[in-house]
Amino acid sequence: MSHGYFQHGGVTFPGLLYSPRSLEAAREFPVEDDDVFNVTYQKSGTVWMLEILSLIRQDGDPRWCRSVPNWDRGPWLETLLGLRRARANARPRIISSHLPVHMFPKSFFGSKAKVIYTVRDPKDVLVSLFHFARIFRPYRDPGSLGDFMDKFLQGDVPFGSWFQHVRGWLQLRGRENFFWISYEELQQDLRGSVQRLCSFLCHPLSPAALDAVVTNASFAAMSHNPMSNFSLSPGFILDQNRGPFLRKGGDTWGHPGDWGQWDIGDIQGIGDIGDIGDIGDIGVLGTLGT
Ligand code: PPS
Repeated sequence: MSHGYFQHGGVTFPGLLYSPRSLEAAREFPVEDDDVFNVTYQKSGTVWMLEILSLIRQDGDPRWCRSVPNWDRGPWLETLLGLRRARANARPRIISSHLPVHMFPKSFFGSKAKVIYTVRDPKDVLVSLFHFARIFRPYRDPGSLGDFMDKFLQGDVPFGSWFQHVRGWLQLRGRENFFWISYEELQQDLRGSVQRLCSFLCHPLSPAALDAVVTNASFAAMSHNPMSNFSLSPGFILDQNRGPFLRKGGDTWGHPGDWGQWDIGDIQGIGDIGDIGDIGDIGVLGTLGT
């Protein structure tokens, strides 16, 4: 089933989950100084980061992750249900969002709240989103990968252009309350990544607690945890007969080194390219279509 899309702030949203009202409420959301925002372009590791942040918050104890669905632990800022949940949650709150920076709560920018921004190789985002669009009912069927790729490159997908999202958020680099990390870094060195996150969050963990975070945030552990694998998601939202949410959890293209070669320097380059309309400009899709 496909549903109507609408535009807000120059970005496309599916009407089944979002509305101008929910997006305006998100923009006006009163941020608290101890809030921790888990921000991504979709399919970039949001629920993985949410699991890591949940486990850090609990000093590695997995009971919260095993008893409360992830969408309640780190509710979505851009839905009315998520906002309601965020308001009710105990502080310090974890709040998830796919919003581009220009649609983020205004009060964040004068606050000490922290944003963790996870970025993923766009080739893998594209493939993950393609599969997701086939099971996530609020999204239109993606059609063929080729057609969907054209839409993705044009930013004609929910939450808009990956390029504008990443470029917009990475402009916050250098701020004390902004931390960015890549999905690929999480894959390559989860323990070291968790340590860096703990340091940013001023939440030191013992070696044993660190090990517990790493173990319980693994793809295997999350896949088996109904509170983290979306198996509790209602069928009218997620058609899991067509595939699981936790689909593959890797580098779709089988080139785990790709991102490393396209390191922070190239991401900085995003800001210099100007109007990024062609993913080929940044040389990351060389293998696509083969
Ligand atoms: S969403 O719908 O935008 O919130 O999706 P998001 O959580 O951002 O991204 C989903 C992809 O992340 C993968 N994932 C993981 N990979 C490695 N390890 C762990 N623990 C993990 N948890 C989630 C998930 O499988 C999706 O990627 P693909 O490539 O589709 O498998």
